[in-house]
Amino acid sequence: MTNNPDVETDIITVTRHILETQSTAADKQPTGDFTQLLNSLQFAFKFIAHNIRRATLVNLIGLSGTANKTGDEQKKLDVIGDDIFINAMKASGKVKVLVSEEQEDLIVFSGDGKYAVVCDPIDGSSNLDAGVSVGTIFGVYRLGESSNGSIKDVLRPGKELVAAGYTMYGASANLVLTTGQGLDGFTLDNALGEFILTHPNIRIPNSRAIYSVNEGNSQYWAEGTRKYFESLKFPEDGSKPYSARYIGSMVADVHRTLLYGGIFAYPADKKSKKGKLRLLYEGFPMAFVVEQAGGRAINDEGKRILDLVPEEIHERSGIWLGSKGEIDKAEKFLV
Ligand code: AHM
Ligand code: MG
Repeated sequence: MTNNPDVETDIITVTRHILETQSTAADKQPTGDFTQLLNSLQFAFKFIAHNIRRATLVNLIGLSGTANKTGDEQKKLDVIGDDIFINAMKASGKVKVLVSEEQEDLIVFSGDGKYAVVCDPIDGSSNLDAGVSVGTIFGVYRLGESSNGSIKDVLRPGKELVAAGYTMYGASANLVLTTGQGLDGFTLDNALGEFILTHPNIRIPNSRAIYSVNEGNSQYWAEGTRKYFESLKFPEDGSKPYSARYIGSMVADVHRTLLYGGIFAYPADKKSKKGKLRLLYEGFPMAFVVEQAGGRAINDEGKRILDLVPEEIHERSGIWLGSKGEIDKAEKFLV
């Protein structure tokens, strides 16, 4: 084998990476099933990325005129993203159960797929028309031994996920993926149509003076939450105050937090008693991702997010995640 100084000819695609590091959790005795599911996931990400890139040119911005089950107005791209995702998971032949933020009920496919997938097809869609980064969040469970596909396959603690991640659609499409053996980042090479390993073994810095929260909700915050953020802005020891960074797209805010460190929070408050974000397809995948990078994710009571068990598929939860040192600090104000 020669080493060409001009062109890297031995690149690692996400499929190659998974085949080489085959997670026993995701594919108990490697059968290729998980790799095939991953191919269908990648197809959905590429298709969604393609539509987001051309949205302004082909009139895909704006509202669709419909609302999802919780009354959120849907953007045209929310509906398209959801359709793309459902069709890709169905066509994979490997998925039995699918939960999407845009669908009131779970979907059970025919066939003998052995995975349950949970997803928010386009998270942060209120940012879409301004060209701000949005993303797809996903988690994968393995079906129970004797399951034929039911709600029980997804009303499980997040720690039972066998894979999770997100794809952020920004200047490029970035896939961040874990199968429980660390966290890796891949960047879509548009010409090749492949996600290439560009951020192997992502580790979140242990601390960083950056906080990310919607401060417009502060009048509804609990006392502990308010005091914690005050302490960052007015440090008692006279040290420099923290910087605020809030995009309003969970995927983009979490991505920055992973790479730079800091804390991201969407706490429960007096108005939204259980917070805003969804446990199953937003909280769990992001908590898994952050823990695999060496960080922490907890709820407003200081409980580990991945230990929680949802009672319904669209359940909400307060979420605090990020650098271990920053969550340790916040926890003291919460509990
Ligand atoms: P969505 O699933 O309807 O897009 O809502 C989730 C988004 C997250 O991406 C983001 O963290 C949060 O909502 C922002 O909410 P807010 O505008 O209340 O700050
Ligand atoms: Mg969402």
